[in-house]
Amino acid sequence: MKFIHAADIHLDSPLVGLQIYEGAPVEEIRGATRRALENLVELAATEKVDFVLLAGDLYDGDWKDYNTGLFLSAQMTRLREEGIPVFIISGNHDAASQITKHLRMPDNVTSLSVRHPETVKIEKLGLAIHGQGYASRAVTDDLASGYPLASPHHFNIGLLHTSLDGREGHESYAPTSDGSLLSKGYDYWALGHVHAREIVREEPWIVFPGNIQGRHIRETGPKGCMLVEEQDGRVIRVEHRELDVMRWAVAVVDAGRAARGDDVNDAASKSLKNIMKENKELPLAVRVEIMGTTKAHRELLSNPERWKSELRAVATDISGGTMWLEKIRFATREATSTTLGAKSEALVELMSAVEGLSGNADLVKTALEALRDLNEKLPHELKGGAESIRLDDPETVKRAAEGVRQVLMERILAGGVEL
Ligand SMILES: [Mn+2]
Repeated sequence: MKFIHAADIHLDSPLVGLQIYEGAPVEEIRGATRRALENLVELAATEKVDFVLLAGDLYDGDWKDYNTGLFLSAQMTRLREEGIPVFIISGNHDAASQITKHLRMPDNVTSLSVRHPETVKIEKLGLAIHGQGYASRAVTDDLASGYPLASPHHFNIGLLHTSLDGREGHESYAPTSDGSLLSKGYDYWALGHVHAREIVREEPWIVFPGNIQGRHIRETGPKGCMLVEEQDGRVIRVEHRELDVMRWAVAVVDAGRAARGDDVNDAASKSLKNIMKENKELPLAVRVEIMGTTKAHRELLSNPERWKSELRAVATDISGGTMWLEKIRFATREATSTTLGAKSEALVELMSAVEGLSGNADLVKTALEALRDLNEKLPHELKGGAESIRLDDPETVKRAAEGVRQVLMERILAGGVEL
């Protein structure tokens, strides 16, 4: 018996944080979640799997229009033509309460109940699938605790959308523990919700396949599903298969040897070429971080817009237009500040005061205290997701201090102050 375990497809979710600029691969990226789902269907057909499991968050939220449902329906029909059944549970993003539009799916698709744990048996495979979807967005009960014990003489699979005992960057939903899952006596727990791939344990297996397509800069690297093979009641193979059609990556460029802005461009070009090679020439969205103590520091900071555009042109040039620079961060430091003349003493003092901000624990604490009220009033939606605002995090204050330093430098240098 062979099956595919996937989760968190977030069909038609926008890929966030991409600024449009000339030469960026807009069209290729817009339909990425759909193309990744097509790859999943293709894989199911070529591997002739016995069934497909989708462990929650198939949709990103309520459909904008019926096209999302129609697209899914067409993909499910393709699987029906191959004789492949699909078992689905809803997650926090596509909880029953979140979805207002409905389309009847072809009859090979089974959505498990959101009111109680449901068991589906396929006797010719000796298979029992247990699962329960989300009725509402924030499920804080341990859903798994209500699942039935394993059916004897069956291969038992638990389908569950959960954060387990907590996973960084993911809301705590349907929390449970490995121990609680193991107590059910199942052979394979097909989990969803956590977008980073993780084999929590083997025999019995507890697995997060991760999402099938990265959607922002915190979802870097290859994405896809698990192809699982069972023989005589035992799992003999759990293999990750890539399905994504574009990738996210971070390029850290050391500008330490650069004397001028052009040298920084050359260093970035090398690093971006490596990333292209590592990702098999797939379209890429890349965050570039220029680091290091460098003589080019002042040139970069005196005209960041120009150098950002230079870097974007480099990316378009080396990739033939399949690479998108999501964000460019200049985090370089002045290489020659110790040789500044007496005239600039006031400026140096100003800069070191601002630089001292991020390293001064007392100041950071004071800033966090000042932000506490605001943090409590911040709407919940702003505290999660890719562009989350964390006013209780010292890193936020440190980053803000770094931003202040850069803006000051930029303004002062652009204003033609003599150093
Ligand atoms: Mn989820």
